[in-house]
Amino acid sequence: MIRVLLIAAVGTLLACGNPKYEIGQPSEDIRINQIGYYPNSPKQFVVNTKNSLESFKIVDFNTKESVYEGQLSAIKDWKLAGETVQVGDFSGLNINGEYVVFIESLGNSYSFEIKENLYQDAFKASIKALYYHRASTSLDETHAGQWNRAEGHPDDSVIFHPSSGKVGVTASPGGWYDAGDYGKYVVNGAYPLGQLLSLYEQYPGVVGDNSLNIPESGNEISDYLDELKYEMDWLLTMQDDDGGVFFKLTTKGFEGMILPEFAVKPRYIIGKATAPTLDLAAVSAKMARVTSESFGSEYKENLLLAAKNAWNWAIKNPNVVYKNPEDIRTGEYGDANLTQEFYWAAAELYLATEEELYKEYLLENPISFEFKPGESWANHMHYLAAFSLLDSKQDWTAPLKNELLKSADQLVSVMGDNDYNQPIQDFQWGSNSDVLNTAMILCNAYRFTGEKKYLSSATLIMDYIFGKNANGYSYVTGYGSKTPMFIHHRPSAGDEIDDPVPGFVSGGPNSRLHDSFQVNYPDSVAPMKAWMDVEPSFASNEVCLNWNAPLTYVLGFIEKEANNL
Ligand code: 9MR
Repeated sequence: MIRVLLIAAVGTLLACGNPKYEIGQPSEDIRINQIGYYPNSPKQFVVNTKNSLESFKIVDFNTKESVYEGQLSAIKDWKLAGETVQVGDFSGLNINGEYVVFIESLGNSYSFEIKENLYQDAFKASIKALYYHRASTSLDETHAGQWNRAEGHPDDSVIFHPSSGKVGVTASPGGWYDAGDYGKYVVNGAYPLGQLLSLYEQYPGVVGDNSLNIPESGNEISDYLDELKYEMDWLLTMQDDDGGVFFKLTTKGFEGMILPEFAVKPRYIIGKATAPTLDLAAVSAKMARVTSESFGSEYKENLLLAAKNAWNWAIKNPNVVYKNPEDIRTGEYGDANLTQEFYWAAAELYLATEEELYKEYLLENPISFEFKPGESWANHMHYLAAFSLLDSKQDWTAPLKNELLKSADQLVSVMGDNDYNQPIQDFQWGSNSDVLNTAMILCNAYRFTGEKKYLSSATLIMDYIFGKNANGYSYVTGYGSKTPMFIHHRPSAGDEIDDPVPGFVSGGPNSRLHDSFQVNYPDSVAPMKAWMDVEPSFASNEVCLNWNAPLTYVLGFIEKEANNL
């Protein structure tokens, strides 16, 4: 065996001419990023093992020869996963190719690639997933392939529920379905739309025209912005004449696991509250600012008017917290602390209008950026505000950088303390989005400092999403070797196609087991393992707009910055 001299911190690059390895059925105990690694990214995997194993090899999938060998870490007790594990590191291998990890007593892992533009396909798929979620339209075969379907939910005559304060019917067509259900919720439409717009704001042109194969492709506007407009236009229909915004458009209870065309129960406009009003204010102002060159001045003025009217309503009605009326059983998006929503709306209105009153609001209401354990989407809107304010590079926004870094440093430190580089320690409903939201914070910490540790931490987080985790699944439908097949998703459940709609991240482990009355979790399941790829698992295996949006953001961001790793 001839060795070349390039020695990495924990392994050795080998020259060719080695013995051939047999590549067989992958071992479920070797957990890798099933998509792969960028040439310069840190490259780690985890082995689930009770006995201490010593060395590993990286074997070229095509030549079957070993190209790298290294030592595994000491055995570690990773309680949240209920496992003892060893970690392997082959960051020293940066030659493009397709490989497997090979360990004498276990055999090989799933195959993975090392290459540039690693996440490009998954990134685009995560956006295309939004197209598949369009309400009030059919999806034709040209754009939707095997997931083509008939139109559902025209929403041209929805009933005002008494909680809306109105009577009669109205039209509120379009927009994206929220999740596995067919509801349309303003809070969870506006917030992910804001996350998605952040990517375009930071990288204008990140997705061009003719790149997603959607009906608008070819109109000389970015397909990404066309897709986002589909949601924005629906959100605008949810604003009342007085500026206040209705909470949601849903049936009274959830429908069966059927295709949109068969889900025909009456739909209602329900509630009016401060959170959706502020979220609409924020995202309308942001859409006006970020897309003004694409959709023209009239659209921009409409958006700004909607945003200002919404803000004025919220100032007069600062604490109308939404609760489901007695006869309504669809989602509540519970959030009683509206500080972050006010901050986000004021920030976006200031950046879009430069009117002093919004700046004064921000200066008079500073906000804490401490990242608390168990933090979830409901407390995250102020991060979007900080990203945009810092981008504006005005002197008075500078202290926000230290605030942001406070969160980022907390996350890097938590990740370094455990074996999966896992940034969260509490696995609750939609935990994968909590994970992805931390990556979004780290991406922005990198953006505003240029410090590599933040960018490489974000890539380590993506390893978790794509397979280096306690369940050994890539959690994104259609992307990876072992992916969720039975998501809690009505269109995927109701069609005749084996593969679920691609590009969606599954909610992820949820230690609260809210669905254990219909899902058989193993006894005393570890928090990080509380996930099952079964259709009834609405608490662990659903998909949702605000879970996919940070997936899109982080994949898009890393694709743009990977050369700096
Ligand atoms: O993401 C929401 C999660 O934070 C809540 O704990 C959970 C229960 O209220 O609801 C989740 O949101 C669901 C929404 O209410 C309805 N559509 C599906 C969403 C994802 O499960």
